[in-house]
Amino acid sequence: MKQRMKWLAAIAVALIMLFAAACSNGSNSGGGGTTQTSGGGGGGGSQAKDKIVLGFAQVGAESGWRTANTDSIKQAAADAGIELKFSDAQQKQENQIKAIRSFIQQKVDVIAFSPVVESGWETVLQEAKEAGIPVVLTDRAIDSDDESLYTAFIGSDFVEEGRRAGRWLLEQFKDATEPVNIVELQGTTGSAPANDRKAGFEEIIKENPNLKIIASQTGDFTRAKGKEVMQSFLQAHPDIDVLYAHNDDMGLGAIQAIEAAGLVPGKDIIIITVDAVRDGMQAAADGKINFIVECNPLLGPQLMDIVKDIVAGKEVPKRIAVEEGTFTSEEAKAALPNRKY
Ligand code: GYE
Repeated sequence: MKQRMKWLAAIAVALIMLFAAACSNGSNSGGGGTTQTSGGGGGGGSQAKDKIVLGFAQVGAESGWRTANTDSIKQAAADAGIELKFSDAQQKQENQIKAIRSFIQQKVDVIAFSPVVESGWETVLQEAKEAGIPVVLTDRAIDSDDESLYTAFIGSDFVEEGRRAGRWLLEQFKDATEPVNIVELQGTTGSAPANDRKAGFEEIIKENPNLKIIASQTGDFTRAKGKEVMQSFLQAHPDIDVLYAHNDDMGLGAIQAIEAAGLVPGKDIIIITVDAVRDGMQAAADGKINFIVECNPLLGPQLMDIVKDIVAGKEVPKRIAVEEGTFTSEEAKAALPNRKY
């Protein structure tokens, strides 16, 4: 009799385990999310729950900077043992909003994103707040006055980057007695880096009335658009002295247009860019870009540290700055062999 009871108990336990496994599989595929359990082992339910889940809504894949930034975030999440749900918005705000809403639905532990433009985030961030999910802004800021909509912002000072570009140019042309004609390739319209890099640059160059921006247009941070817009600048203005591009990729596209027009980049037209990614640094080392302002894309490790602290209930700083410098052609040549991105 006792034997039989034992057997029955064992069969019941086995059935319960089978049922539980079937249920958890069902919820994985039915949840509409990406892979949930990374360890995979049955019975490791509590282990899977302990893993922090981070939803990250990336801007897109528009530039070398962005690729380095995405790689850094993916690598740092893997290193930190954080489960990453990654979404690429293809430079569209509506896609980022959709991704954030889906992260809220999936009840991730923390949401991080790099806002493609500065405005229009209140509604969706309010939804995250009401769901009790902390939000970290990375790379780009938003222009809302309500600081309670996000927990922290990790990123560069784009106004200062613009100032650095301006200071170098001011110094180069300090003895100029004639007008210096500048064309500007702006980043994505309405984005924090485009607004701030423009503002910082203008603030400095206005000290010398000879320095004039004669044309300024968006190249959307891409090589293709940078080339296209530079072509039209060259057609409309035969007397361009300087190009200020808000990132390396647009500068690199513009270099193709300048060469196709029979001019020598870096000589006939002085070129300043921002980012200092590998291709930009190479062009600087080759003398085609005269000055690069650095913008560091390797934000992944800092982001993962913040995410862990937030989940652990620790107090985190609201603003986390990134250290960066600048490069002339000579400095780019020296730095290139050890460049990580
Ligand atoms: O400079 C540009 C990218 O937001 C700092 O976005 C980033 C900018 C970067 O596409 O290359």
